[in-house]
Amino acid sequence: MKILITGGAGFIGSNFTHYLVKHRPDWDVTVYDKLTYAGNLKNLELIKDQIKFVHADICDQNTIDEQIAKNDLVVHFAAESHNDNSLLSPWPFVETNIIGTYRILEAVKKYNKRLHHISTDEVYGDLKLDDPAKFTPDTPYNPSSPYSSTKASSDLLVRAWIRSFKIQATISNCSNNYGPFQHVEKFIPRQITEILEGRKPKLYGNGQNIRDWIHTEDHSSAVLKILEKGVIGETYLIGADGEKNNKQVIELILKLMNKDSDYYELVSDRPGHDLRYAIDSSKLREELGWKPKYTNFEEGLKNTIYWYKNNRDWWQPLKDKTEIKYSKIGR
Ligand code: NAD
Ligand code: TDX
Repeated sequence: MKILITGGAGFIGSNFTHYLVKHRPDWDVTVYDKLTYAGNLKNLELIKDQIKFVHADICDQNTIDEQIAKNDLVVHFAAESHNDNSLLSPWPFVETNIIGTYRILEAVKKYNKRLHHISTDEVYGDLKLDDPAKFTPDTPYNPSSPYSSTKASSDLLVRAWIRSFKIQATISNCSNNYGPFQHVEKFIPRQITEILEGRKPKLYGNGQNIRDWIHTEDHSSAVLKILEKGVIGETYLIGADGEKNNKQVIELILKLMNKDSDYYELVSDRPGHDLRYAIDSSKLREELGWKPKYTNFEEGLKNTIYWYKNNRDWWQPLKDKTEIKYSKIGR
């Protein structure tokens, strides 16, 4: 199997590439990545001799055509991924998430290749804090931010290309990932590295917003399961029943890093901040037989803290730039 992984130098894409090299050593793997501020070749250092790397933009039709033509299968992770950035500067989100996905769809159509499109639960908008409901594949789309609306747009393009042009594609919408190689702009790595820098974690608003956490290795195993067993044209929701509010997550990080439970700051809230995400992953579990391995969030978090403690060289160069950006918006 020859596989092209877009965005494979980012957080989830690089974790997936590691997972694939380990679990499907006979596959021919090419990572395609623009190396934006979020892409990092260090993420692939340990497996660099087992993969090929193409440094390019998914919006470049000629290059994406050439690479898709050479492969059997495309897994499309490349995106602008951070909500706070999308509020400050939405254009790169429109360009990469919408136009970039369009370019990939056109190439997949032209060369009749299999595509798996990676998306997010944020396309469904948010749930009330006390609502027992969870997102299902039938939940109507209702995105809130420039990030989530561009991801929703990309999903709708994929659905239209499946229906109108009969391309061989599947889609997955996953909940919040955590684990190694996650950029320090995101919630969990930001708080761990703030503590390692001798500063207090930063909680938006009142800290009651709920996210449904999944270890990134479980996201990888779900994607591989869909590549091998998924039904063409279908959408699968990926989640591991990991609902926690942000204050609970900070308190757990503080406990695991031997700090007092009130060692954090409340900062201004994110405009339009989604209240709660929750995934019903029963279709993936029942129809494809997937199950997560990291069912103990505290254990997964402990491993993640250990990784950041031992990989200061990886995150330190990103940290100052990220905090300068946050200080300008008072968060
Ligand atoms: P990330 O920001 O860490 O990585 C994105 C990668 O895409 C980077 O390597 C970057 O260089 C590359 N990229 C960006 N624009 C590109 C372009 N125009 N051409 C080629 N490469 C480009 O993101 P992530 O958190 O790893 O997310 C990966 C995917 O998973 C995204 O599609 C995101 O929407 C989705 N997702 C993320 C989460 C999460 O919790 N982080 C949850 C569900 C779904
Ligand atoms: O310093 C912080 N303090 C804080 O309270 C940061 C950075 C975040 N937060 C809050 C905002 C959210 O409620 O923590 C929660 C998680 O924030 P992010 O890590 O920015 O993630 P989120 O906005 O939920 O989106 C993430 O999950 C879905 C990914 O960034 C998306 O790419 C994915 O689609």
